[in-house]
Amino acid sequence: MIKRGLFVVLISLLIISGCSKQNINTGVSIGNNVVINGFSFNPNELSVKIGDTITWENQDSAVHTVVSNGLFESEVLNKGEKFSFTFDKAGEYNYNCGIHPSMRGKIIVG
Ligand SMILES: [Cu+2]
Repeated sequence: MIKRGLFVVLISLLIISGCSKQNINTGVSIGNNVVINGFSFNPNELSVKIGDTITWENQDSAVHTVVSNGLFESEVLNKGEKFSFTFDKAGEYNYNCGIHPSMRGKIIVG
């Protein structure tokens, strides 16, 4: 009987630790952010799940935009301004800054 009790306690602990891990994983969706600084998109390439929303935030004092041809185009983003887009189809999406076309990034949705 004591052994069985220990087993139940162990299983309970495993379930509890499993749940808390899941909660931590859910928090990772905060990571769907792209920071614009130093005239580049950081991270430059980001993998997300279908239905995820990406938010770009401009931290440069220069203005930037986020443009993916035919899919989305942000307003001109001043320092501290954000733009969000939800990707609901799998694929690889290249984007760039409309003001500085050499600034490029990629979102991989799958
Ligand atoms: Cu730019």
